[in-house]
Amino acid sequence: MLRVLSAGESHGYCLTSIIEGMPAGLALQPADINRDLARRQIGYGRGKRMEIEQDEAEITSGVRFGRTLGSPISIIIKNRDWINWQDRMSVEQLDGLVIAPITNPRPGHADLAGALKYDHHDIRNVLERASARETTARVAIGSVCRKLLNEFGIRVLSYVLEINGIKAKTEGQSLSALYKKAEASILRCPCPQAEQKMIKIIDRARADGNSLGGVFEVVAEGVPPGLGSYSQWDRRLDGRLAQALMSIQAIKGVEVGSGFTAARVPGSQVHDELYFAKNKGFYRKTNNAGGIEGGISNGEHIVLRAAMKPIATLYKPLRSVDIISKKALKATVERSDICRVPSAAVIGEAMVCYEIARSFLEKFGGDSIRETKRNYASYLKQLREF
Ligand code: EPS
Repeated sequence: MLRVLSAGESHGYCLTSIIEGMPAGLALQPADINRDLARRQIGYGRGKRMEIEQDEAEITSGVRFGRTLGSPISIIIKNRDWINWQDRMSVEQLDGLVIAPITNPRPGHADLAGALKYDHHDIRNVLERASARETTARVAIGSVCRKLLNEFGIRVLSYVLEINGIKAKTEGQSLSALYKKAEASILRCPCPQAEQKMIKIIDRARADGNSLGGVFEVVAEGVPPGLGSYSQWDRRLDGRLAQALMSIQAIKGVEVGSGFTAARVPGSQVHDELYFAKNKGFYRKTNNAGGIEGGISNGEHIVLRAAMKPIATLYKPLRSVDIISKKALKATVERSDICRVPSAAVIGEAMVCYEIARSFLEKFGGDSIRETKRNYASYLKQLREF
């Protein structure tokens, strides 16, 4: 069973990822992780923090001579900014040092709900962990899962579809073409015309002290039919992928395939008709289902979209209430980003990589890559003989 944990505060010493259940024998180098960490940092609309950080993974256990051991893999990513925060983020009692607590919660952030839940009277105790800095650790986890998926010809990619209502045109283009353009774009946007408009509204939002959200799409290609199950609610692959994406900071909605559009048109326009050809087996000419039927992957591309709300830190802050005096005042202004939809798309890839790797290993098992490959090959044979 694949399971993972992350730990770490935004301005603490480091972020830590732990991955258990990865088969032995998988080739893994820090560079495999660093590539995705760098992709996560890109994005027009990021704040000053990204000028400080240059995320680098250190694999601290579970790998020997470039191959996984089958034992827990741990990865740390140091926060370069920690050096500037040692006084405020010390784990030891700092005698005589007075740090003013943050007491004005930001609407839309975890600040108030977290303070009430954990009985914190300094909002920094909440925001340090609630911060999207934590997604660095998740991307590292996703990269390890991606390495596993690559061994089986599964590719997970993403692009930005919308920022603040400005939509990218994607019709009629292959997945590879969209991905190539997204990788070359500072907004992960595969449509240069939309990208230009998006850059302009991000500039305007920055000048206005505002923030912007958007929509991104994650696609998993090469997933075999049969991952997930209809047999129990919590084994449904669409439900699991939706949770994985929903768990990313600021995500407020997830669609699978045609998603909400499917609710607005009759069944004849929604369900993907079935065909069979000797050379490719069962297939469909459309993919409104987004590659999942009955909670099970059906062999088509898995297509997911997530909606991200605007960042909760506004440089022109909204109204709030002081948690100590209960007096009305403005929300705290903590250095932050204006728009981070491109970054969220890369984090979305990571979460999808994890969830697909988990369901893949549930189906095919294997303590070593050799064993997983053997099991997978025998399943492919079974499919061919079906
Ligand atoms: C974040 C606030 C900003 C972001 C941060 C998420 O950090 P800081 O307060 O240090 O400027 O840059 O994201 C990251 C550091 C990152 O690596 O993604 C927040 O409040 O969520």
